[in-house]
Amino acid sequence: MPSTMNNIAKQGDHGAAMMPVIQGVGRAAIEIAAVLRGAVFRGALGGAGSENVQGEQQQVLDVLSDEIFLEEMRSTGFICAVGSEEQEELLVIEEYTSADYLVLVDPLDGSSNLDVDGPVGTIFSVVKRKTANSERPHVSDTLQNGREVIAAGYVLYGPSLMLVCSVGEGVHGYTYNPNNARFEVSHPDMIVPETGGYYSVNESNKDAWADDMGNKLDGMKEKTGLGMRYVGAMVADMHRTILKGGVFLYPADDKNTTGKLRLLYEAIPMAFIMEHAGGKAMSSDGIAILDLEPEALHQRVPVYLGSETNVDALLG
Ligand code: P6P
Repeated sequence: MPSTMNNIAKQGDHGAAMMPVIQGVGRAAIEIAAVLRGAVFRGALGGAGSENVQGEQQQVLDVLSDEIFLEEMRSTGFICAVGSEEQEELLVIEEYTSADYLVLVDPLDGSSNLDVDGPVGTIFSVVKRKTANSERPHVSDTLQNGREVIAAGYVLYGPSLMLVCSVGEGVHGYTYNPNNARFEVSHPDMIVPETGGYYSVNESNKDAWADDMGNKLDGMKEKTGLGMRYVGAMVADMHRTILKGGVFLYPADDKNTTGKLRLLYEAIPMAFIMEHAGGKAMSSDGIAILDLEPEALHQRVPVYLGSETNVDALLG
């Protein structure tokens, strides 16, 4: 009998509380996947004619995925607020302002891949509120370092529909089985290979990188002989790195002087997964992503994630 996501209830200190939340993520994933599959027939590809707080053109599907995800988090009854890439402010769930947990989410990561039918993803993490349950949830509840995260993961909308997550006791991959209309365990106990795999970076930015990262990358390539793969959607590039090994990086550059990727809903959840898969997740030499103290909901940071051998070969 294949294991389902019900086995999350037995994992770590928070499995029982996190199972309904992650099942809610699974329901949102199934709904979002269905919308993606039929988007071309509904004229839902392309821009929404609006910008998000990052000043990026929102895709129609960014907005729709955000709405679907929020609704599924609301329906769990465990979430008091959601911090989303697509929303400037913290979204308080009015029916459950006394609930214990908050979710940080990038509802549709890599959405620029959509009109070329490339892979995209959803990235999430869960933290316990710091404010009293009698108070109204506050953005300060989201500004916790990554060591406070109690669950995190991602959904990969690819040839199959996968949900990879951890509640602090291993990293486990679930694949949606359409025959049974549910997610079933397909990749138990995911561990990043120590050597091999690929380096994954948008190398066209190399001349603009900060911290002499161009020369450091050349040194790592010479030392490891790794090939290169780059999809342009963090979820897809990270999933391959965890399964095959290597290193994914997005350094700071002349345009993104503090990095491009968002700390709270891209870097921290992926760092939580990478560390629980036995890998390393750094924001600069000697500074782990999970040790950074967030200062703002949409803060950006440089990221270097992969096997210890390859991250060390890069950052020294
Ligand atoms: P670039 C997608 O827009 C994203 O936020 C990540 O998913 C991805 O890793 C990165 O940006 C890609 O950025 O500059 O290479 O297109």
